[in-house]
Amino acid sequence: MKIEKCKTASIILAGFLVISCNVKKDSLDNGSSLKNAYEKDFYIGTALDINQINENDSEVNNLIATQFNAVTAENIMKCEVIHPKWDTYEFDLTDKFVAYGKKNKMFIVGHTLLWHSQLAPFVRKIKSKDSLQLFMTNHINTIAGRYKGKIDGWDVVNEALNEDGTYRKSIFLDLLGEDFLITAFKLAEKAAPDTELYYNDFNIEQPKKRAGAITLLTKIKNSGARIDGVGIQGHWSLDGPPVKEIEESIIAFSKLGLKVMITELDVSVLPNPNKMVGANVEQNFAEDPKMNPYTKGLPDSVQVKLAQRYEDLFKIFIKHKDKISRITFWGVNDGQSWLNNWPIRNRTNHPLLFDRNNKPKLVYEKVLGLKK
Ligand code: 9MR
Repeated sequence: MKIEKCKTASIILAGFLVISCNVKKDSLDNGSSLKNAYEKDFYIGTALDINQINENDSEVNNLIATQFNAVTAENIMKCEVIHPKWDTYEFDLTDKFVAYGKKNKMFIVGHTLLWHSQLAPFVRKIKSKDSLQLFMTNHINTIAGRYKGKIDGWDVVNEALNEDGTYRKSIFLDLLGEDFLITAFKLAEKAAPDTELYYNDFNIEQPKKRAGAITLLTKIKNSGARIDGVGIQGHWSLDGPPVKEIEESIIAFSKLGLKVMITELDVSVLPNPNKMVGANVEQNFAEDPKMNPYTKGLPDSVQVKLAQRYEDLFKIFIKHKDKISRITFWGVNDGQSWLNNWPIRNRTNHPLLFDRNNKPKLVYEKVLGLKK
């Protein structure tokens, strides 16, 4: 009898601990919403995967529609998907994505026109400057042109810089030289005149890369090409980068006369091999259970740390809301996050505000709480 009582007590206690770090079950039913709370400050966006664009799950669909007022395509507009062969474009999913955004009255972001990664194989085989120039012209004209007046902002060029602020080696740099960025912005401006145009990169809040980004952005502006904003991706962790660096970057980029956005926000809670930062998708490490400690859920102590980290970030975002136009999370819920597979495959990460069951976490309540 005693044992039974004791068991019951521990079950109740364990249950209480779990509930204490998740928001009340029905907290979303009372109409609480990130997009409404931050309506006067900036857009609150998310990145959609194929299932979400196809509206396969009504619970997720409802969460997206009630919490977010901006959407980015996580993968379907990358070259290898949207432009797999020289003369072939696959627009079905992007048409659906754009219709989804319109239906829900969301700010629609196209990601991305030019990126060295996820290129279709035929592009990698191009050997001459003229052919690559032609590819770039066709690619931007056809895609940006099709969604002219429908997509609100384009990540025109993605990740063109190295960590030390120099130009990243890529087929574009090799064959077209540094000015490929200026050409891309000019082409995008022509094809989609009323669309905002952005440069998007990770780690550009860090001083060296930030300096390189400032040089690059200034060069684009001085060339006469139109550029409206800069996306700091925001693939961060519990311990870094320091908010001070983020704040300094927001101020520095804004001084260039650009809108600042956090475009791919997530906060990894897992151990980090080699103290890696950022989002270089080519880097990967071997699987190891020691590097995957939260497969059964995130302990309360880490939920609290995650909440604190996001609170610190959002305090800075709110302080600089006059400079920031959008904060986009890189995914809707933890199950969707790319961080479950990078830089080590098959891990259980918990980097977003909603858990794998679409339930708001403690961090959700804290981020909302800043606006109460
Ligand atoms: O989240 C994306 C993941 O599903 C893809 O496998 C990966 C490669 O295409 O790209 C991820 O998104 C990246 C984004 O497009 C650019 N910045 C870094 C993001 C995380 O890798």
